[in-house]
Amino acid sequence: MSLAERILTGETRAAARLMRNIDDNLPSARDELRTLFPHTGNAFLIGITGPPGAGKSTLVDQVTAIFRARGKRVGIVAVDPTSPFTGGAILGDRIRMNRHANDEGVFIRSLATRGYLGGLSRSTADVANVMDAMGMDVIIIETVGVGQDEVDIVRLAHTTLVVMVPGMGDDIQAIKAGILEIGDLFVVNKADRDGAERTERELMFMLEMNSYGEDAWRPPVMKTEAQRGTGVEELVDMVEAHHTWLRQSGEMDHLLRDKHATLFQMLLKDRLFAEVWGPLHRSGAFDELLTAIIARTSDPYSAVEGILAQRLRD
Ligand SMILES: Nc1nc2c(ncn2[C@@H]2O[C@H](COP(=O)(O)OP(=O)(O)O)[C@@H](O)[C@H]2O)c(=O)[nH]1
Ligand SMILES: [Mg+2]
Repeated sequence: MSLAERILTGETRAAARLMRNIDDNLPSARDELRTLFPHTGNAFLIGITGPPGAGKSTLVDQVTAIFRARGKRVGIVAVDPTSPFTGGAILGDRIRMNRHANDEGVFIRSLATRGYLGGLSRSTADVANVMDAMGMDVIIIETVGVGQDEVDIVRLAHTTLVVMVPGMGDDIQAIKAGILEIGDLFVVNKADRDGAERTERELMFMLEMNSYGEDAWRPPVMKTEAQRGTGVEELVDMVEAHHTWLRQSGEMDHLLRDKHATLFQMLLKDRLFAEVWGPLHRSGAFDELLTAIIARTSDPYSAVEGILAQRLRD
């Protein structure tokens, strides 16, 4: 039986294997993903982003416990581009989510960057697809909110939570409009700390400056204490409310078209690049080309044009 077939019969070991193959970029992983794809599209994807140390993993752990209590199976993808291989953050996440380790209804996977050439969001999407095909009802994607990569990752989700902490006052002003735009829900975590109300007010103020249509979703700001679980039940209710709104407003259709267009473009870019780059690099032709470009006997513009023209003739 293929890995995909074994995954569809519920074998978690096969899922873990395929995820490693995805990490290693094995061509066979593509065939498995193709087999799995018709069985995806049922999971509800939640993105959680925010600065390191904001309490995202702690929150994911608590949110997971609540979804489990509500009878949902939960997949977790922890993406941490700052920690290569067995980086501290991911190790920490394992510990924080440890209580779910023996729960068959929870599947946790960490992804760190290992020279993904812009393919981190695609790998995340692939892993999420495997979890979706496994029958996970909810998939939570945790990512550090720092760069474009993370914004791309978050675009894979149906509902995005942006986690902040008190005392970020000036930082909030500095936060790019981007992060305000991607949040469907804002969470002020560590509400046990001084300044939580102030951060909440400032966030609300900034959000009010946006103009919303009549039936638009207005991102709420919620306070949590992830460590003690305070406010998490309400948070999950709000996440579910957003999901309901997506379906009832028709916004889900737009979101799915957007998301699949993005995914398709990512896949196409990756594949086209790999097709050209692999042989160019392996054959040593790229080294020669570089030397020529630096010596100004060639230029990158005509080199790219030449490579493309040659590929089209082949
Ligand atoms: N005081 C306080 N600390 C918290 C709270 N939630 C999480 N933490 C702590 O903040 C630290 C970072 O948490 P973590 O979940 O790893 O943050 P992440 O980097 O955003 O995933 C840990 O030591 C947590 O125990 C909270 O509500 N209050
Ligand atoms: Mg974390």
